[in-house]
Amino acid sequence: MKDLAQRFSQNPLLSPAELKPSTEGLEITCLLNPGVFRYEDKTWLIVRVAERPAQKDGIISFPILTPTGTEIIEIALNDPELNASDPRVINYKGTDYLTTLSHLRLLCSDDGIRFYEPEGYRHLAGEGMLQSFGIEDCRVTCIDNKYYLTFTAVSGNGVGVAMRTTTDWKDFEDHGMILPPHNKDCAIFEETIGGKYYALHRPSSVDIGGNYIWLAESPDGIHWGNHKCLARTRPDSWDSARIGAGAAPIRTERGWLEIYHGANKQHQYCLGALLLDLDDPSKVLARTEDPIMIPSTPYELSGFFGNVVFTNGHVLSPDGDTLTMYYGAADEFVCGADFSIKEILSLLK
Ligand code: MAN
Repeated sequence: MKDLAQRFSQNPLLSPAELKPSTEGLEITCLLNPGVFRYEDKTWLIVRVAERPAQKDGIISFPILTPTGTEIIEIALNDPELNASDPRVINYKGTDYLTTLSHLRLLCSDDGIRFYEPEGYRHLAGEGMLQSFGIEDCRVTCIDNKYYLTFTAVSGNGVGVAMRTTTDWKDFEDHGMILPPHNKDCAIFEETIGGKYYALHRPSSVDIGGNYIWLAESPDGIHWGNHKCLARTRPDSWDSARIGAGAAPIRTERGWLEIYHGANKQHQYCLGALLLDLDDPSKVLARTEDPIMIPSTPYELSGFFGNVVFTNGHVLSPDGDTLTMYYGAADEFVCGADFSIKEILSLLK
């Protein structure tokens, strides 16, 4: 097994304490899983910012969005009807809640390493009853100068994919939920193929099937159909429990290269790669046997949820080979790493 990531020596690039909470009374618990794009000669991250109140002894408390504002729910940790065994999601009286509330925040950089919050750009927060537990893990795709933001919308109704579009990062058009629960990890291709838009997504089937990567097509980039299952989890492998797309696939001579995440039953999240046919992306040409990146540094092994590397954003450098990937480490920090596309392709036989 070879880890191909050249991690930035400056990692972690962003930690929770470096940004200001969105709301009085909340703390930033995690900064993670940024979408990435180039705009006005800068590299931009749209970072998932997960917040909750400072935790008091014996009580778990977390925010949710309601029509009248942010509400804090408090539950005694010894309440027999509480199951808080997962740091990310709890169950209380038969209902699931997230332990943090996420919004999306824009940061930019001239060098791709030092990121700051520019003035004049607002936070993107959950809106409406399908986003009352927040919005997460945004992928950004640019087609004809229009940016398509696909992100996870969470509420008591389930976890689905919502979309907003923009041309200037100031005004956004809301397209609502484009893929209903349970679905996440949606990445739109940055080119149309044969006049159609394509997207990868990850529905979850509760009974037969599992957490697999699917392909969908669309006449307009908004309405999706003709879904096809592209890749499944592999038993006894590093990607045995769930897999999901990273950012938009990268066009290479040999096919569309997709970096994806895979988790095993122990919730270790690694990255691997898929190669899809250029003309017909429903054809999987190859898949890496082993991960190309494995959590291994202290900031990847321990944090809010340790043993995790998760990506949904990258930029390709002008040399055509260096892929600068931004990723969430241990569900708490934003980090960067370079990959050589040639090197990844050499594993896709
Ligand atoms: C999983 C994890 C969490 C996330 C929820 C909802 O539990 O990925 O980080 O908040 O799903 O998307």
